[in-house]
Amino acid sequence: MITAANPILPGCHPDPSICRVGDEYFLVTSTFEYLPGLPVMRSTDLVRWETIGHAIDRHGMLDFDGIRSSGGLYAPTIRHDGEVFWIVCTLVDQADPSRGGNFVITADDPAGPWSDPIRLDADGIDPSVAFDADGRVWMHGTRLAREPQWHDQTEVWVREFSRTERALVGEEHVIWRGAVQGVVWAEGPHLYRLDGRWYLVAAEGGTEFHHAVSVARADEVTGPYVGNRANPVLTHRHLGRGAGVIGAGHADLVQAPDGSWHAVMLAMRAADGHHYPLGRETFLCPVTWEDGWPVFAPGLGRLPDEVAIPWTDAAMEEGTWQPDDRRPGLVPADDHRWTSLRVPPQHVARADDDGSWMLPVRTEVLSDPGTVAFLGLRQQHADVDVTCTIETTDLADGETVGFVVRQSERDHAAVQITRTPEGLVLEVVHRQADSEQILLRQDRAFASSVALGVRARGWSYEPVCDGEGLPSVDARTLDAAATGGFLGMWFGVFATSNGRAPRSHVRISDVVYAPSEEAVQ
Ligand code: 6LW
Repeated sequence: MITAANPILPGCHPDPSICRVGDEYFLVTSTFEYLPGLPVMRSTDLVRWETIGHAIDRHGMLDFDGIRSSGGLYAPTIRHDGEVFWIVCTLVDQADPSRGGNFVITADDPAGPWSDPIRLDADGIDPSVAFDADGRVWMHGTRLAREPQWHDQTEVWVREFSRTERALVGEEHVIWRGAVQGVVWAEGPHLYRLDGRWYLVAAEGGTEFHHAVSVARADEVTGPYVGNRANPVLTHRHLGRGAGVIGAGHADLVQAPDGSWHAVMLAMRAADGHHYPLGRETFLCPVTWEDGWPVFAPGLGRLPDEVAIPWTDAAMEEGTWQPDDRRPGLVPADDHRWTSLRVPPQHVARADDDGSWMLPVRTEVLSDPGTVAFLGLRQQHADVDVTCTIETTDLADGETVGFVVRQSERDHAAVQITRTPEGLVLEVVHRQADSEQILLRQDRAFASSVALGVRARGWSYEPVCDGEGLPSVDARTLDAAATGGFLGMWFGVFATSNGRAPRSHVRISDVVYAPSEEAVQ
């Protein structure tokens, strides 16, 4: 037996959903405006995960153009109906809610390819799907309540999905508005058919500090649902800001082949009880059943810091459970961690055989909600050094290349180099809520290439240029607690002609993501 540290998926991996087929588990998380979207991860022990594909990986499957940060792909659900895999999810465009909406995709192989999306005629977010004993399909999700007395509250709906018509059919049923009086936002619902009953697991309290998990059950899928008297069955809100881990909620249940149960859910590691640059991460929680109800973290009542894994392969050595993502080192261009904004990386850059990227400069700047020449990686460790080598020789006059710590279009910090008629200029720029502060501006002579990156240490992001530390930026000005939104931080390279016609491209090589020793569990 070994123990593994929570979170099982560090960095921005919110709204986890899980299913098991045979002895394999499959898990998906939200990816918002980053593509490829919805990583599909596989595990045989719930702790070591490998990314086997992405559900939204083809340019044009969905239209992300103009979608701002914290819009895009929200809370997916993954299930297997005995024959094929299903993912239901929502594309959110906050500026134009008529665009996007709930959709379903299917695949024989969870690694892909996934089908083109079919739109569901249901508003709201957080769709999920459950299968009846007779093969009927029940979609459910959450949306703003329609009746005026529930103003500003959400409600969970259930409606049948016809496999032949590939559409929602029949009557809609509103089954749940949350367990705890005065607490808002019932969301992230999942229905399970178990021992002749239907169970509902839903989040409430909002995805921040007051987040919680509640459970209800019914004899029929359409209700009436009766809440567990122990609701909320898991929350960290009563632990206060000193709990270290806050915002636990949005759970999905899974049963192991041996009959034991677990849940995955999101929570945030917030050292000061407020800020969490790594975003909402995926945690594992043991579950038992008592008197027909699931008990989350039995005997403990909070997410465990460590999870015992009695079922792991005896031959596995201590310390080898970490998923690949935790290993420090080179991140070649074909690494599955690379993401771009609103288009897949291959749409803005070319991965070369030597592991480097060729990134054509684009007109768009980082604050544009369009297709930006950007290649990024999640921040998965509080203490990590990230660097890359950028060739600047081809950079044309007025063009900028840089390394950015990104929360959104509005909030980011970059170390960047711009070519001017007089030569190259090095800058550190901190953009906060659309106002820009220049922390450093210097004329510099560089060799043909330059190493740019960041030294992240807790709250400190220190930009680095050719090994030299530059004025740092406080993570507490950039994380979602400071800026709003749903995301953890991303590190990336970008290249822009600052609105003019782009003329060049830059080569990016030797990208190294190196968690500091203490950060590697
Ligand atoms: C998600 C909702 C939420 O759709 O945040 O955890 C939204 N709560 O359920 C985006 O991740």
